[in-house]
Amino acid sequence: MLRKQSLLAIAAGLALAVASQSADAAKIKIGFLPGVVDPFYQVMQLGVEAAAKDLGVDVVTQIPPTWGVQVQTPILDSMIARGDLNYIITAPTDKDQMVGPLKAAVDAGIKVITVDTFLGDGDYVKGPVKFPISYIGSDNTEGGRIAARGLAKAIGGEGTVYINSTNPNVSSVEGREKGFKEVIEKEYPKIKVLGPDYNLDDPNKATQQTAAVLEREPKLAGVFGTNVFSAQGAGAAVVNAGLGGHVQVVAYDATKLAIELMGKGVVSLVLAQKPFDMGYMAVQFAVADAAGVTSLPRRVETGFAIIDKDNVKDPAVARFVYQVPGK
Ligand code: T6T
Repeated sequence: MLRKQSLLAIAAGLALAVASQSADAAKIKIGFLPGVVDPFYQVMQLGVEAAAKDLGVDVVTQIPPTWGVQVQTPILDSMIARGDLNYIITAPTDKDQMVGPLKAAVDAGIKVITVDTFLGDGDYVKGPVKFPISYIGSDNTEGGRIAARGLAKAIGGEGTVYINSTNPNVSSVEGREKGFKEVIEKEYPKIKVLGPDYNLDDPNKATQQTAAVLEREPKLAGVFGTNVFSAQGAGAAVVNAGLGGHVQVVAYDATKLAIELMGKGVVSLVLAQKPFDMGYMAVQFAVADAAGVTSLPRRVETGFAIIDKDNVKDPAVARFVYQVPGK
């Protein structure tokens, strides 16, 4: 009898503990501050919102209209000043310059999770910046290597190629450029790499820059556009010059436009990242941290779907094209 009673007491205690853990999770409020308005971060927002709904937490989202420290920092400061956030999930727009502003969040008692881009060298265990809970995003250096091999194959292993990118000192695109150049240098002695030019996340500037290179280098064989805007601008310049199919484009980021350009033979390879997963997992990490989990990985690589004309119609691949309802 006594034994039955104490078992009942333990069960009641456990139920209470579980209830209070989920009550703690329900109490947390998360700020979501991505890099810029674009289909990649809009899909990430869908992941954040889905997880918030599933886990019963509140999220406040603010998406900067343009890319950069000058725009992201005041939004971050206002999120800190609200005084009601426990976590900030963010994509730092500069790996060094956003360290101070995000450290101020930590000093105000807000924990930080970085998605898509990281601070410092991204090694939050041994590197110079250790305060974020985790980096959840692509292995962008590997993505650059994949892009290089794809472009090299598309141009038959020789010729001149050009990189159009967004900004220096941003971990994501920097990794892509590095991985791309590394593979070309080591594996393709007959390919010469030009660039990167930095378009500052402006597709029109990317178009102009690529058009200028096409003009200067009549034998240009390929272009690597390192993100949504770079690939969009590069693709437009190739189309405008009537060179679709002659100059091969590899696009980082699976926008509908990139897929359309693939259908027209302008883009030969598209790397889809997994922004939904990044957003969903970041919220899960915040909830787990709030519940007392201490062994969360400090780096999570979310992988890619690599899309070409042969698999683009396969639903298992096509589901990774960035789909934003109503857009
Ligand atoms: O490529 C993504 C993201 O990974 C990068 O950090 C910034 O540009 C995008 O948001 C695409 O526009």
